[in-house]
Amino acid sequence: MGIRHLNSDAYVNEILEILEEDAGVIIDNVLTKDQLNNITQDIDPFLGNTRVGKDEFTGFKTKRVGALMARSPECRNLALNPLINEVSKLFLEPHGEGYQLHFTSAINIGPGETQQILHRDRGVWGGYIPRKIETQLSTVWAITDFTKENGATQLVPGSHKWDKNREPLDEEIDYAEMKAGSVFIYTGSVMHAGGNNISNENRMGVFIHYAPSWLRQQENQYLSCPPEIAKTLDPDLRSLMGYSKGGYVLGFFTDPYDKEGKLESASPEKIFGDSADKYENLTTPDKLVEESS
Ligand SMILES: O=C(O)CCC(=O)C(=O)O
Ligand SMILES: [Fe+2]
Repeated sequence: MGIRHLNSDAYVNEILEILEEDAGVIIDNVLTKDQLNNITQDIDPFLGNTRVGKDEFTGFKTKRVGALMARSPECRNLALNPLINEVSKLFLEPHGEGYQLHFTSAINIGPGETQQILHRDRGVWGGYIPRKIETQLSTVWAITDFTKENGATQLVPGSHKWDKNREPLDEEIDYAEMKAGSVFIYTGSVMHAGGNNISNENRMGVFIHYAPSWLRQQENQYLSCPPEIAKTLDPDLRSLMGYSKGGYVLGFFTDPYDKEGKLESASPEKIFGDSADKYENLTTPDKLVEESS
């Protein structure tokens, strides 16, 4: 059947229904030409000097540029895209209170690249988390067209429901073919891979992934976008990156230089002078105990 496509005015529920069935869907034509040009301009200076990958997984002809929240103003808008955030919230919040930015990377697959091994991104957490807990909502923003020839991401629709050891038949593998400016959404539980590139052009995608707030992020956001850069950004983006708490006592910090007790066990927003700590108070004293599993 192929990966299903929706228009950019798609309803969140339609997206979630397809994710439940296939674990992958494409939203066509979301970005403007100006946005695409901005992203290319933001990323090009870093792409030039970036080395290709060093193994079969990262690809010997593939370049990856990370720290996109620090480096690319336009990618910040992608991370904050309202439709994607609504989908992330509804998809991930049954599996934890709150979600966060998990990973940012511009992945440029060069001509001659071979196919990446099919995998489930949830493998980054080492297989400890039961499949019934969804741990990732992934987006791939097409900066160039994605074609079967130039390495469009491969997807095995429905494989989020398969036994771990089941391998797909060739005809069960689909391609996220889409025009530049479209976004492919897939989940952390579905089999997928970067495609092989038999064309003579690059395939460029911006990957922005989200995960529940209680999990360790794949890309360390505090080092990739340190406070001196984060302080210049939108507070909502900072909060999404993890400069916020994920629960009453989850993710607080203490300023090691503070001798006045002002930033003791504080929420990260406080270093930027923000006051928004939605976990400031326990709703009821018993709640912490009640919520432990
Ligand atoms: O480049 C792609 O299309 C997929 C990359 C990927 O899935 C990964 O590196 O985890
Ligand atoms: Fe992947």
